[in-house]
Amino acid sequence: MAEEAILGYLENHEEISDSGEFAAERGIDHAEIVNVVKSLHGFRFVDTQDIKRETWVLTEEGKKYAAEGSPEVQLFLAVPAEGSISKDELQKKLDSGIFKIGCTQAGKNKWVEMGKHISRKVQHVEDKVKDLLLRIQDGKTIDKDDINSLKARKLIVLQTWKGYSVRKGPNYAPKRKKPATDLTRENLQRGDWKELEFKEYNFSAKGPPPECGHLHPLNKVKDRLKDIFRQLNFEEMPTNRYVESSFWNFDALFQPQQHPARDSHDTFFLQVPSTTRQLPEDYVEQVKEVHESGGYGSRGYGYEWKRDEANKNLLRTHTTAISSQMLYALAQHAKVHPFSPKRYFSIDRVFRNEAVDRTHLAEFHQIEGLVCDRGLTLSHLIGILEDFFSRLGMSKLRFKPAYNPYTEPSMEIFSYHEGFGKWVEIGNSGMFRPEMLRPMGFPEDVSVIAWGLSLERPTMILYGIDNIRDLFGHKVDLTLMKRNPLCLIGIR
Ligand code: FB9
Repeated sequence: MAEEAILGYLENHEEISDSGEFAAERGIDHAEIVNVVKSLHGFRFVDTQDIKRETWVLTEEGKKYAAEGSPEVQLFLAVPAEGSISKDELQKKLDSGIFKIGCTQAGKNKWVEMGKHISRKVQHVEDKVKDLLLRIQDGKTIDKDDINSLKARKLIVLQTWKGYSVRKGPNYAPKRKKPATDLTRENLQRGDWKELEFKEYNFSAKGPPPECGHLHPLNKVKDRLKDIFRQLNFEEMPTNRYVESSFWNFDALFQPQQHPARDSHDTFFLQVPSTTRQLPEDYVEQVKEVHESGGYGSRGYGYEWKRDEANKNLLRTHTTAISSQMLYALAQHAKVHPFSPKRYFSIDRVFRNEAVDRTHLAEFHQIEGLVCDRGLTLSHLIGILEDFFSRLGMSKLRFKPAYNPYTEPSMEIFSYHEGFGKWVEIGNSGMFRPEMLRPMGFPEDVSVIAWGLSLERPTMILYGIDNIRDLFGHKVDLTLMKRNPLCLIGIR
């Protein structure tokens, strides 16, 4: 209807000077006129000129006072002409918003004596505010100062009205034939395809976004890291089991049974199945021995080691629980076959009973790498760390001595982050203790260097995610999941 009105009018008129008046005169909603004008302009049926008009309109509060009177007048009228009224009594007579503003404004206008008791200071007042608001409502103009005072009281706002003046365009026609977007069987049967005008192909039109799966940013970074480990000839360790025995998660790593990490404040122990069924007995004996009285140059911890403690099942607190089993298997293998060096990595979930905050959940993904070979030293560890992290785009590293129950020496790893302009802790590392390796059966000259970091931290930094809850868990931000860029680490 709007289109016929516009094209019809231009058939015998030079111009539609004001789309607003044009719409009003024909009782057509101006928004519909604007849509049609835009579309006709798109196909150059018409040419347009923007028209902008700014008018003051009343806010909801302004409309209220225009209808009921300004708060200061409502307050004034509530004060008895003679004598006074207590503030509390007056407050009860008026709505709290009206009372508050009324006091301010009537006070300012010196209409009333404010105090515990309120009395009039003038006989009669004009409700200038209400009159001004009504004038604006009727589209009349008022002077600048009044505009500013009403604006300051947020009783009016400037509204911009946008319209067009419209003229015939190069493709003008009294009636727009909808260009055909398809050549159908019916067109061919009816033979009307000859008259049809076909819509241009818009080869840059974006198709509907394909409804497809989206890789979680954590999985994108994980895949990049797996590529880097494989480039460095590391094999992935099987981590598809979250439940471990305390033995492989702690004891095999020479972590003493009274270590604080081993109580339920830090670790999720299982009720069912509460204990592990099966452990390699002879090796368990070795571990008991080294905890209680040491060996291999160590004096051990000198406490009474309890099998029950080692049997307790838990949700693994680190993927190092898998490393211990892989290394034990390697040592057993080396008892019957020549020792072959190994490079292993793991990237999977670990669970810690920690307070949840912006960067910590009760679970995260640990990334771990280890190299088992003869004669490895701290320099080999530093070397592999520099190689590994340089492939993550982190070249400037610093190492800070640290402590882990299962590595000595141990080092925290720091990298200078240009974006943050500061050194960021990017992981932990160390050389597994002989008290861990020798009971497994490794010869003295075999050593193992290892390091670990989280998957969440790099992912949060690379994807600019401030709160880990947006990245992982039930509060995850799905739009973020659907619209996040490729992970370019190790590529660029
Ligand atoms: O990931 C960590 N930081 C990090 C890593 C990468 C990164 O990349 C950015 C793109 C630039 C940014 C930051 N951290 C380890 C350091 C801190 O975040 C730390 O506060 C939190 N750590 C977790 C443990 O929290 C209790 C991160 C997690 C962590 C710590 C240590 C290990 C694994 C994960 C380990 C180990 C280890 C040591 C020796 C032998 C074997 C394993």
